Amino acid sequence: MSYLKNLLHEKIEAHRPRVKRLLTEHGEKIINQVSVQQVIGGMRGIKSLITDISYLDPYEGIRYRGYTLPEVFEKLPKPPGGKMPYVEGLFYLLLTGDLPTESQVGDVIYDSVNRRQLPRYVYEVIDAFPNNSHPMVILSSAVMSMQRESIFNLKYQRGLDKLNYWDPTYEDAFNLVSKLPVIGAYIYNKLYTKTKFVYQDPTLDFGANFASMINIGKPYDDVSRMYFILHADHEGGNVSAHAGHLIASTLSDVYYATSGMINGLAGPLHGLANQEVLRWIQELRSKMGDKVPSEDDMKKFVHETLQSGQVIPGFGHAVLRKTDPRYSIQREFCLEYMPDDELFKYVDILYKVVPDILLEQGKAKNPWPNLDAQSGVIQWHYGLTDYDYYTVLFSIGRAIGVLSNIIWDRALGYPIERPKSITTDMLEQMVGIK
Ligand code: CMX
Repeated sequence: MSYLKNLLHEKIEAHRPRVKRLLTEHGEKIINQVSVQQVIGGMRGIKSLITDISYLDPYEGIRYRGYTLPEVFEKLPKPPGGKMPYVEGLFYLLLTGDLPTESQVGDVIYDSVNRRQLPRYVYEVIDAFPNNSHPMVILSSAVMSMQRESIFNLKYQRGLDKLNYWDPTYEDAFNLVSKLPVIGAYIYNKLYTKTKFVYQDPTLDFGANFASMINIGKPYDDVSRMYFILHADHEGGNVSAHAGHLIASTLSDVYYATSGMINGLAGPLHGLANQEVLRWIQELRSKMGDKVPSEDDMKKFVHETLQSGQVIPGFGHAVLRKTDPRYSIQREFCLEYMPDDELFKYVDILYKVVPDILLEQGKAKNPWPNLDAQSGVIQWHYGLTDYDYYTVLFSIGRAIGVLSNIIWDRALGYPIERPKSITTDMLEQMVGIK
């Protein structure tokens, strides 16, 4: 057993009694009440899910295993000469809660490299798609096609003790995390560079190998490490994380669950917003020609978008009530590496004008930018100008958190999810209208 798996096993054994105690000694205690608004309004704020991988504070933003994002970027080991940490180190942190040493990250990279190979038929599934299919559809289908590789499914069919569910789930999850960049790169090459080829370099880590597979030079290795780390997790209730957890709660394997989480991420109110931001900015850019818009031009454009009944992509959030730290980290990156980039200037003006307009409009509970407002501009700067691909990058990152959660779900024996629904009649009776 690898060091990481062994450590995870120890952590699981230590954690199980905590859940058991909560259930046996405090199972009936009330921790939350539910309002009509929450039932009709997408269950906002109802504390009804549990995860230890990350926690989202409305004002502070996300913490991974207790660490803020600046701490994660500072404390995780980095490759020689690299500015951003190894993605494999983040996987270790999310799974175990411990910060790995360089040699522990080295072990994870070694293990991961050996899991990267894709079965031949996955390339054929991807090849079969027309070139005008959305890359998220191809990604979801490619993941789904690999379901036959599931070790959990095989062992379950043969009879598996509940206490050991986590073990083959770990193997499946680690296999899929390692293969996803290869799938993503092959989709990229098929659709945009028309090379239908992917060369993996076993000497490279997750981020650098991805950059090399899509043939973008330095510092894109650092950009992809930053990007995958920033997108990895955002606690349990967002659509992609929740979809993954929900599907896996039926004991569907990680291929089914990850394909489902990818489908959730593909909505414009969630992950696809990064594509929408770029599409929207390009619309204005084609109106402006070479001229960078003034604040007044930008205000006019924002008002036009709102008046036509659309949302401003990249702004607002269901939980956050301040500027997303994932936005701020990317903004700092832009200020350091691409301050004169034309599209970054657009994003910067948006930051100045949008929050006040949304506040005036008085609808959005959070007028501040989220990570999607900034992420596409960086990709564009480094040559990824096919913006319908951006949510694939989000998916590869998000899978790291979702899959870490699913391993722990299995380890702690969380049951099949099944909340209760009621009818409108019943709700009216409950509040005394009927
Ligand atoms: N532009 C215009 N209106 C907005 C808005 C925005 N950026 N954000 C919220 N609103 C509106 C909502 O559409 C809603 O309007 P109605 O009352 O007419 O339905 C109202 O303000 C209240 O919404 P809210 O409670 O503040 O926000 P929700 O929790 O319902 O939704 C989110 C959150 C992210 C879907 C929403 O802010 C939005 O649509 N943002 C734009 C899309 C986006 O950037 N999504 C990415 C989020 C991050 C991610 O998951 O990747």
